[in-house]
Amino acid sequence: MSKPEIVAIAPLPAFFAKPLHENFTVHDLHGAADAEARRALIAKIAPTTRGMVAFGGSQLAPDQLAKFPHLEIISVFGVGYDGMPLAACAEAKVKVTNTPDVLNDEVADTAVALTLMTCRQFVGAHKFVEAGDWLKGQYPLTHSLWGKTVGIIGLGRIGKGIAERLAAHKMSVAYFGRNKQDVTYTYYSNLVEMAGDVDVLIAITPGGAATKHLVNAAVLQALGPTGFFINVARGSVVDQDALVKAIEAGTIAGAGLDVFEAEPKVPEALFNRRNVVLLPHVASATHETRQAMADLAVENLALHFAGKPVKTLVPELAGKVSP
Ligand code: NAP
Ligand code: 8YV
Repeated sequence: MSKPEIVAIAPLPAFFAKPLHENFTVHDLHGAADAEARRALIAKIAPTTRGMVAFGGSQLAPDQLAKFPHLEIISVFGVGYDGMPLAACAEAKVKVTNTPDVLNDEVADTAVALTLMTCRQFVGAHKFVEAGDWLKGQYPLTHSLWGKTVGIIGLGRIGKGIAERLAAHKMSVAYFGRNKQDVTYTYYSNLVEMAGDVDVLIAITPGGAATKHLVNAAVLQALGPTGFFINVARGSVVDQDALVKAIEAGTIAGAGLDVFEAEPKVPEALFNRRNVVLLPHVASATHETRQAMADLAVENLALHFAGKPVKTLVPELAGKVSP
């Protein structure tokens, strides 16, 4: 029997490509040389392509989805799927799956590391040693986490992992979301109010229209000149121009950022500042976690093509497409 055909719209790392090629016929749309080559490849593969592989940060517009009229499933290699056209997928009965839970610990560890690196200026201190500046004097004092309050924007699977870890660092924990949860942490239904009460503000919500620029100039103003902002969610969650202005003006004390509005482009105004730490969207990027994500992404495709329910259909499509 011939293998089901799938199309990849993101670059596939070897450990993900291998099981995909073993189980499916994989068309590499991401690797197409130019727009003309993309058009030609789509024309060739669209009549027979039934599956798609995307990354958490991939963007697929409804008109791009429509180019694949026989598509049945999009398997996202990531927990976030804000770039997927869910309404169009529901309409076309295309399943979308993601990789929840398997990356919680990694992303929570990264958020804590980024918080420590930012508040304690460990990157600046490292550069200080390499520049030979220690021979001339001491590195300036930085800021503690213990005894301070963290406000988590999005106390979900990963947010809870961050909360547990930062509580162990002797921080008080508050959170903002649309719903108050059955937890002991302090709930805020108003983000500006929470930003005004905390020392560190961490974003870990989904991206997309509902959270676009949730962290705006007013939130940063409320966080204030002793407050730090950490983003491990999506670049779209913060108004990046307002953030750059806040850093330049000292409206906030510093920022630790794993995600940006136009990745991989990062505003140069944020470069070479002791109070800013920049990471290239690596919160889940370890061999162990990316393997677990790949395994789940492949499992969802295999289950679907075996005629079985997928393991992790995104909740917005429950009841709208067959599981
Ligand atoms: P989750 O379990 O679904 O948690 C999401 C949280 O965000 C929930 O607490 C939810 O609470 C809150 N939320 C959702 N929509 C909101 C809105 N419009 N306004 C305010 N709060 C909102 O998701 P997760 O697995 O923790 O992942 C969260 C996100 O982290 C992903 O979607 C992805 O964007 C990002 N992420 C980034 C990386 C990275 O590499 N940097 C890695 C993994 C994940 P309420 O429902 O009560 O509002
Ligand atoms: C990955 C992510 O970096 O899970 C997500 O939502 O953003 C990350 O874990 C991404 O999916 C792979 O590029």
